[in-house]
Amino acid sequence: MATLIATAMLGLTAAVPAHAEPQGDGMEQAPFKNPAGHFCVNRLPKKTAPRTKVHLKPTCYQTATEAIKDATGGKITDAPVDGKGIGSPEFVAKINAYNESARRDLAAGQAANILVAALFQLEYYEGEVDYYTSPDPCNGWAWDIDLYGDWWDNRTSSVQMYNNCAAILYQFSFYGDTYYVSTNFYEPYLGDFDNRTTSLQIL
Ligand SMILES: [Ca+2]
Repeated sequence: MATLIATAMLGLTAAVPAHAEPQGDGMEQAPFKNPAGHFCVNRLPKKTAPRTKVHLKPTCYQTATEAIKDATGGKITDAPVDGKGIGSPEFVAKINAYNESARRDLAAGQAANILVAALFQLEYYEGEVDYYTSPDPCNGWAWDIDLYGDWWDNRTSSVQMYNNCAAILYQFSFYGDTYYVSTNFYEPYLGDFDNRTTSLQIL
């Protein structure tokens, strides 16, 4: 928290970026439900360089059941329709078990996607959800994911990272204030970074 406050104070003396954000930084704007669907799945590409920049178009669903089934290659089929409890330790344990099987498949040379991250619209892992899956383990090379102009721009209020992945949340498109999150570092509440994420680096 001290680091975040220091960064925020430094931000007061920095130049204001020339281009304004399409949505207010720090507060959500209507529409409060994602018109594309409540639960989205983003498929990250294989990493071919130390930093791979992407602006993805996710596949979105009305139910968490469909989204989790898609994100896990059909392995987890019992997620609650309304998504209640998908951020709970019990459900995260299911995700971790799925990821272990995906890692074994990858190690055996088979295609699989690891579920690496979830952005949540609301605190305590509730509301609309934006999932990210990866055909590679998190291995030090990074994806730079731009959300600028998307519905998810300035929406994130809590985050979960899985499978030893971490992320740096950025206030703007890879500049401005940052907020670090990692696996086993619960982020039910982003404090000063609430609704401020416009891009993220998953590493
Ligand atoms: Ca939010």
